[in-house]
Amino acid sequence: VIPQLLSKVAAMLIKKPESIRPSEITTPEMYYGRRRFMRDASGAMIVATVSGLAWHSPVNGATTLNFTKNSKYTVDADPTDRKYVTGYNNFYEFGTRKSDPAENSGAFRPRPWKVEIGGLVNKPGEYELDDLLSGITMEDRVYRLRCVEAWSMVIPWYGFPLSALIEKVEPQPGAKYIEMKTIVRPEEMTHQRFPILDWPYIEGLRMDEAMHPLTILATGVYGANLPNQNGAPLRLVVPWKYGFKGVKSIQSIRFVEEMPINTWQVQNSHEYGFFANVNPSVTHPRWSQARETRLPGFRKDFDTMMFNGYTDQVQHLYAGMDLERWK
Ligand SMILES: Nc1nc2c(c(=O)[nH]1)N[C@H]1C(S)=C(S)[C@@H](COP(=O)(O)O)O[C@H]1N2
Ligand SMILES: [Mo]
Repeated sequence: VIPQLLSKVAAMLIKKPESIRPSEITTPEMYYGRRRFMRDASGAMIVATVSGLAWHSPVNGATTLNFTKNSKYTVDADPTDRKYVTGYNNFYEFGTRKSDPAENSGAFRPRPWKVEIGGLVNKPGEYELDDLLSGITMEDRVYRLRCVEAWSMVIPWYGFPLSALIEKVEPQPGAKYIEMKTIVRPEEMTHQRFPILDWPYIEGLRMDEAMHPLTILATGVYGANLPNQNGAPLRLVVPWKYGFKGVKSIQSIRFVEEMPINTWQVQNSHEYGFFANVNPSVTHPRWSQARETRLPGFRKDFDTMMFNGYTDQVQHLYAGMDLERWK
């Protein structure tokens, strides 16, 4: 009874995002005013990563990461310091404040890990993560990340094109969309005990978006396995879409005929759609998307770019679509 009572009380205290007023959203200014990051040795890690060295992961198991730098995918800006990439996160399973995921995810166990593949696919099943990834080449890619809340970072991921995994499991012709879900593990995910969102977190892509060479599943960042707060052991990265499409700690992948209803659409369909392509001229109902704060900056000093700067590579996917309507 006591835990139930506690979670009821907590549910009353923790507000659903739809009831969070704009004035309550933590701006980078407020965040950095409250928390001061210490300098660390991450500069050395940046060098090791971008020069494509093999890296022995210090965290999340003893995997040796052999990967090649893919110089096709770089950004003409320095990567955001590692302490922001791993310390300023959205991962509501561990709390709604930017500092919560790093602080509350210590007990999460990203290994061993199984991924369930299902739906319209020739090779469904529950795969051990390492089996699923065997034979797939890891790459190092630097991408911009633009959050719907108007902050952005430049992040050195490593991972592999989602298309490699899709081809391996052989989707059937009827598969028009892919749906991905985060694991549900309230014993380890502290805030899944509360109805903050409808768990599990769900995201999806149209098949052509999923097959696009820019779309990756990341297993690491900054030359090491993903820290829990960034979505260990496997998370989606779609650089031309708002950050919320990048579903973390993926446990299930399904091939479906209908457009999946993603978590933020469930939460507030007025504010969030399925596509969520970065678009400076389509305003969020509560704030403009025209400019962004590149962390660790304080003000919106950067113009947000159409498709987050990836227009040449992706605009053909949306030819003839009204991007105001299909936001
Ligand atoms: N399961 C899950 N995935 C999630 C989220 C979340 O709350 N839960 N937040 C999303 C949002 S809003 C953003 S901006 C990115 C942040 O990724 P990062 O913390 O690795 O930068 O993760 C996305 N993936
Ligand atoms: Mo986000």
